[in-house]
Amino acid sequence: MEKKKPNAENAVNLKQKDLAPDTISDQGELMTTNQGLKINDDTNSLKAGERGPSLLEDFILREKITHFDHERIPERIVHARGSGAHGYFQVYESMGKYTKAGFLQDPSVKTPVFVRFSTVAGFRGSTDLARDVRGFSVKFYTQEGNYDLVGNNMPVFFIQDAIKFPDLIHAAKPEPDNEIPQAATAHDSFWDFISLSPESMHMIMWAMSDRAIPRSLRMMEGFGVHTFRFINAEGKSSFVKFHWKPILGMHAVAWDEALKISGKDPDFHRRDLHDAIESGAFPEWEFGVQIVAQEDEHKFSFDLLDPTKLIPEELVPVQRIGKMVLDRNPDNFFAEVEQVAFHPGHLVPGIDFSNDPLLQGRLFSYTDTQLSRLGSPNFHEIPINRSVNTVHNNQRDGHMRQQINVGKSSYHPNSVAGGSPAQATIAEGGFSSYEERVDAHKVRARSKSFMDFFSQATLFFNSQSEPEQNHIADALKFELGKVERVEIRQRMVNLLTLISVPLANTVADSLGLKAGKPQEPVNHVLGADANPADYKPVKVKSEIEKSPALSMANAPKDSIKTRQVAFLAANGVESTDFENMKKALLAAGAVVKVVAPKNGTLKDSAGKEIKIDMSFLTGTSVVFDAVYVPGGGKSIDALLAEPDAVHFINEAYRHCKAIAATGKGAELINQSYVGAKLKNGNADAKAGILTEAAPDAFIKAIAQHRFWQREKKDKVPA
Ligand code: HDE
Repeated sequence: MEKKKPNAENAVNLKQKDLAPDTISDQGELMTTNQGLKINDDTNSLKAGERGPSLLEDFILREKITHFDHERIPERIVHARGSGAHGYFQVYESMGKYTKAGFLQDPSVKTPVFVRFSTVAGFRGSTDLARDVRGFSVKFYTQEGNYDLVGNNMPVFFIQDAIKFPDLIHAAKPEPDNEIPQAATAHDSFWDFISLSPESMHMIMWAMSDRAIPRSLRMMEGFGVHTFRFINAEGKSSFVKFHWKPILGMHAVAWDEALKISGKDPDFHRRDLHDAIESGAFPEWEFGVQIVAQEDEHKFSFDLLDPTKLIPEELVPVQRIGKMVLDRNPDNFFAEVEQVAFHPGHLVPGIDFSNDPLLQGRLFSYTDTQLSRLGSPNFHEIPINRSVNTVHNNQRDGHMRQQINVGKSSYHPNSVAGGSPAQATIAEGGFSSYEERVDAHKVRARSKSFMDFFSQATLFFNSQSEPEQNHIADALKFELGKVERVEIRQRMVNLLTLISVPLANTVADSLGLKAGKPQEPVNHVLGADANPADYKPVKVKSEIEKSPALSMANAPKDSIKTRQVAFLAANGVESTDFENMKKALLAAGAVVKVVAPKNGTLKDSAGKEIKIDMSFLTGTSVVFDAVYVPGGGKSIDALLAEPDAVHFINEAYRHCKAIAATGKGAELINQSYVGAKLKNGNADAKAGILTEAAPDAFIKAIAQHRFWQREKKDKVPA
């Protein structure tokens, strides 16, 4: 393929153009076998007589069943459950000062991307709302080859060295004897491993926080986690951490809500991503970088190579350097989302690795795993994995080879092909690794600079708002409450004392244990012959006491775009209220759904027919962000006679959502549990309840996302 000069128009279409020849529609076509033979009867197999045995010669039956038998491939060992989308990335201005990466130079270039979000522990069919880390993988189809940024929605990781990854994952996955539990870390083996691995404490704070139960994949941050390098055209290196900042802000659901969504709509996140893109509300993230000069490598209280540490944004601000927009759903889930193969080692010139020992191990694992998952070293030829620039090298053959290489030479150097393909000079875009001086003994060891396991865990916990801290405590109580072995629970409580004594106390109390004073952790990072004194955990003083950037409570709350609002209604719903509120919410970008006692249509007070989106049987409060009850005497009487309508309000209250009513709609609220709160509750208990709601006030309330101050203060019957 001839190399095209990128410009905004052709670059955005380049991957789509590349996929087009492999994309097929069966619309209006006749059915064929895989050999192209037209099929006359796809309904009956070939038999010896109508009631006789099937015949071996029925190649049509055999082909169909054989293909079916082989439809499944091994699911990913981690991150099996995922959802994907196409889009593009555009840099705001040239980053040439720091990196020569082509896709970070020209603001007019739209680089195509494919993104896959995932949960880590669950199987492919597991619920989206599991408490878990979310994968955030981006494949940039650049003019210089594919660049994969294979990150997570949390900026740190559980372990410091890749050699512990199989242990971590074995401990987290369902237990091997009975394969219980699914998509959950609330079990003995996970917490056994964690309680013996104090290096995981910072990540545990993140995993127990609301970051682990996002409201939407579109409303979470992404992180490259490791420190990488940027290399500019002069060969100068800087360290860099990568960030994705969601334009819609960061939001989470409540844990009780997550548990209920897992039953009511286990595809909640996948559906949300798909529906947003289909409706034209394209998810967007700004791409951020934290850049640290090469000479500042040792300037921090932590080691830049330690993946259990982040660089607080207050120390090194995140520069927002570009934007990613996801604007197209995949055509075929298997061909694209399942077969996409990411690898942190898919690099372009201008970006390079650091010596983070977790990253170094990943560089081996990702190609290796594709070999068993996709079955062939030719997985790069699968359309979704193909780079937009043509591949030229001397690799040949193997299972399912697609490319037809011409000529006699498949080696280098050669003369029979005039030396082609030739090596590229650096000026021609040839990749050359950063020339780092390494002068060391070969050792199997952990750096002493990695031994501070608690400072950033404490920094994270102390930076959270009060409701966020409560949620972390509740998550630990839940998770450890599911642990059966008391010694594991106690070890965890002991570790928590080193993060926050009040946190340890409240968790211990719920478990029927005592926290006591901070204690030395049981530390398992050392080898059998190592000297424990060399591995003693240390607590280094962080540069800052609090990092506001770590709290979701401080994220912008200025938009209700794509928020789902339930309108509870029945026949006779007040027409003007209904229409006015709907118009205002739609204008602000929200999605309105009518939930009624039964499916079909209803008639409003003006006799107009309104389509019902869901009945109370399928339309549950947990899949909405807010609820509105328009007036209309007949409608309210019907809703009052419907226990699920009252429950809807109670549950929305429990999950701290905005609740609004107009006219007689207030009666439904007053007769629910919320009525008593409105009468006798304090300001916190009433927050976000609008019984005579002006559309503007309701919009403002929905933008707040949740009124967490209502939580805990009430024992809501929902
Ligand atoms: Fe992965 N990881 N990982 N990981 N990871 C995989 O690769 C691995 C780690 C991440 O949507 C696997 O293709 C090792 C950190 C994401 O297809 C496998 C180690 C981070 C995805 C693998 C780590 C990640 C994976 C399984 C420790 C955040 C999903 C299937 C050294 C920066 C990619 C596959 C997708 C997937 C190995 C740690 C993110 C087995 C050995 C840290 C988002 O290769």
